[in-house]
Amino acid sequence: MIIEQADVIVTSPDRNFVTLKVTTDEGLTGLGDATLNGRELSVVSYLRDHVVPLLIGGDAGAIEDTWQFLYRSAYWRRGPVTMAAIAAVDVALWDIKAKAASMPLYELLGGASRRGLLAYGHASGGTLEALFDSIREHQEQGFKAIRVQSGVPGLKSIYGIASDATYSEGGTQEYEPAQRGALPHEEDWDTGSYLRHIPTVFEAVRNEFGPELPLLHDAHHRLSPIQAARLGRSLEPYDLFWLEDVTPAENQEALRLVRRHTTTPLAIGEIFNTVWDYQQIVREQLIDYVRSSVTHTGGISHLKKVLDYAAQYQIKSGMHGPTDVSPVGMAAALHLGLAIHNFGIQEYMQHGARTNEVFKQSFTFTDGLLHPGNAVGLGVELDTDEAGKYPYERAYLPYNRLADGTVHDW
Ligand code: EZ4
Ligand code: CO
Repeated sequence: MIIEQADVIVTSPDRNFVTLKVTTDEGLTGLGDATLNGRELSVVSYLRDHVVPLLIGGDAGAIEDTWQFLYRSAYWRRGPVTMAAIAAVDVALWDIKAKAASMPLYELLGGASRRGLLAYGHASGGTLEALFDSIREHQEQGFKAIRVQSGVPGLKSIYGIASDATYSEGGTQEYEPAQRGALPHEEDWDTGSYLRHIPTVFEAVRNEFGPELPLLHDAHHRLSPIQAARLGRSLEPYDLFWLEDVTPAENQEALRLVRRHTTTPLAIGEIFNTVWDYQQIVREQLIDYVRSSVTHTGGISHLKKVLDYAAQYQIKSGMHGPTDVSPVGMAAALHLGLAIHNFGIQEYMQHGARTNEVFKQSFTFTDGLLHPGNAVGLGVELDTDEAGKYPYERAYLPYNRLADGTVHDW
């Protein structure tokens, strides 16, 4: 089967999404997600200007060869823009191959290893009362594992806290860090206040909800190694499922220090994009969960290799699943997660109603478990008429400044 056409579709129903649609001479189509939050148009250009011309006329079935060609022939390797673009091509070709085989994609990846995928949702609150309400809402929706993010006294706005105004009709608490507008939004940060406050939040949550509910927390790259060690240790009594992104982790050996001081499980990697970002922290068993998404880590072909490497060290998947991973990227994650043995947990933030009109999906969320569904291929179709109603809108992620004006990791 020959690739006849490849279109890059940008749509902004509830937020910006970049989708690659590959069409073959036999009329089969495949979709791939290339959304890079806040830098979307750079991936559009990478695909339209540099990748699409290389695809036309190529063998749609040669997934691994196409991956290696795009990675090696560019000469310039790695990086989020490159790897998101390659991911979109890879996933679109897997979608086509599964459609050609009349199978749901997970069957081509080895078949189902479980009935469904344990998902965690995002509870948050500026106050304990609001946080408890949010946890209850998530339990009512069926979530069996919950990420807890809390306001910190003295800080005005902080990562992960949904404002009351964003409660949707279904009761879902939506949180969208990227805001539309000409300039990024500034948030404030104080590591000392955070480190003093967070253990009190988890103590209160455990007292209210009991010992069994799996709880997660995201430190969002803000701590130094010794601060991360202190946080991990202070949260040990509350038995977290994981503590995420304690340090920026570009310096992989920094995790050695954290690991020496705490048994709280660690999850890292949502901003990583190749296996090389994991080389040391996997080999030295410095983490417990791989946070990479299919969308930002070179697609199914590459993330599968990362997870197979991690499996040798009993490290499991915890694929990134924010709203900036499109329904196409989410479907790819679900097929991969269902097939691999070392699945751990899947992050799940529900998309908005307009997004679900643009992307028709077959995946389900039942009794706390996600399933990609049994439609052929990825099980997602893009309604181009609906997509066309929502042109790109500039949007940026926020950034942090300390009280004295210093820029801090966000
Ligand atoms: O801030 O996806 O665990 N989830 C996260 C996300 C990220 C956004 C950035 O694009 O950290 O909310
Ligand atoms: Co995160």
